[in-house]
Amino acid sequence: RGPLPEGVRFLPGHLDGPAQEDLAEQLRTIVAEAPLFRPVMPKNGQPFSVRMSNCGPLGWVSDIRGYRYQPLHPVTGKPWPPMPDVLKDLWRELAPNAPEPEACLINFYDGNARMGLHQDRDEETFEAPVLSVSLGDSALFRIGGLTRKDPTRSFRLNSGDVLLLEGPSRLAFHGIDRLYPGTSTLLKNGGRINLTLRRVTKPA
Ligand code: MD5
Ligand code: FE
Repeated sequence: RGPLPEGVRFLPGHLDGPAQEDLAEQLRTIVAEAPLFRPVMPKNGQPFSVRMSNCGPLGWVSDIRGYRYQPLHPVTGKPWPPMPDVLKDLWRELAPNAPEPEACLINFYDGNARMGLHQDRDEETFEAPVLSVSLGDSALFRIGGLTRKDPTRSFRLNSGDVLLLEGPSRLAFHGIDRLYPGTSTLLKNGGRINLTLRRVTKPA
């Protein structure tokens, strides 16, 4: 149904089964150290249906005061765990000219979780791409253009799929409309994990 927006690189099944298992295992250790928390929307305090954590030097959080990146977990007050080498390697492979990633947001979706259409614009720089890795149950992803009114396209993200958003697509509106529960056995209790790697600060 038409081409993907310019700058979207969709790499279905980029991570093979063993690589997905390895990453899922490392994420278990990470969320044991940095537990999933449920962010709330700025101003109205509405809870997200997605739970989140982070790894890497900076993590994205949202609370009543706003959206921001910070070096400490909002509940434990501890630094975020380091980013797994396999993720840094993937970034270097797919974005060889970008500065090192500083944040890896870990989104956890249960069967009813969704993410409304939004732009990612909390970073100081939009020059580097955003790299997304999907694990576990499939989800219906929607991506549009640079304004909320632009037409959108939808496609499924399956476990092991990688998405690189660079250039014009870096600021495209996007969201997750629904999950397809029971479509993967990777995560013991079901659900979906999406990882997004980002550069947050301007490189020196
Ligand atoms: C997810 N995550 O699957 C979604 C989509 C987020 C977020 O949107 O901000 O954590 S991952 C694909 C993605 C990420 C960033 C930008 C764009 C798509 N995009 O501009 O299309 O949990
Ligand atoms: Fe996003």
